[in-house]
Amino acid sequence: MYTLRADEFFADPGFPLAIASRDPQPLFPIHTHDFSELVLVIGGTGVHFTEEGQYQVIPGDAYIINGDLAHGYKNLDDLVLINIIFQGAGLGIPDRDLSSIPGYHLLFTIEPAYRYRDRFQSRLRLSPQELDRARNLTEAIERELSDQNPGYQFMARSYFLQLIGFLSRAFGDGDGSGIARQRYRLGKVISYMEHHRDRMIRIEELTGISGSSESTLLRDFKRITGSSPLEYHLRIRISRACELLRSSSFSITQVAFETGFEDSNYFSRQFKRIMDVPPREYRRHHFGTPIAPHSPGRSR
Ligand code: RM4
Ligand code: NI
Repeated sequence: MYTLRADEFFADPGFPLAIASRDPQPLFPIHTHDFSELVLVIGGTGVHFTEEGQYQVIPGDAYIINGDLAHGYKNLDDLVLINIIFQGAGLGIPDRDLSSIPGYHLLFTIEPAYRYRDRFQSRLRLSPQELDRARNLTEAIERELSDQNPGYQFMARSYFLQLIGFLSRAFGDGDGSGIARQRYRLGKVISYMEHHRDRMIRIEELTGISGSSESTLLRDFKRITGSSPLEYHLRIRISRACELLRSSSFSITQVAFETGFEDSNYFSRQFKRIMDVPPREYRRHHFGTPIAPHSPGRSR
């Protein structure tokens, strides 16, 4: 098996975005990437196979291939697709406001984690109108990247972000049925956590949104994020604390309070466990430096 490398696709290594249109997609053997791939299926059909299993894709399907998932294409019948090749961190995602859209979590983490297990029933599909809109945005990116007029990186990135925001909203109406609806609710749970960075959350609040039992929610969360729901939420609060330590003059006690810790010793212990350094030292090293794109990280 081989790995496609970012430097084969990105004209400027500091700007990790490229479009690879496949009209048609040729047979393509199993491979991995050191970048992520957002795939829009435009026309035809074919079998998308991954190390987990295989299924037929049809126009309107949209999915993320995270770099380390091995995949390929076979049994093609005029399959046409657009690969948007990117590294999120270099383009400003994850982003906190984006994280408030449940569909963002569906697209980036939940559907990829459940694709095979749900027998492709939780897949995300665009209507023909939505597909047109998404396609227009990818064409705008492509034009900017090929013309390279001054400001093209800024423009291409902004179209890319629009595309991600647009897809996240398109997958966020929750009107699916059965398993798709359950997965959407998980997206809502994660968005809810992102929204409440300033206090503790009780597990009952989350099961109220997911509509599942505590043990099911725990299992789902382990699968998606590698942590329990409460640990994941704690990490979100700690990353908020990092922002405050970098950018505000709040005392440690105030930062603890702002992120929902009543006891600043407990806050400091949790901070050190997750960040490896105590809050004071973290501030000393990072005060005034820009805030990295928000990511609560994985604890696996
Ligand atoms: C291939 C196929 C692969 C993609 C590369 C860039 O034709 O679509 O999945 O990684 O293009
Ligand atoms: Ni690929």
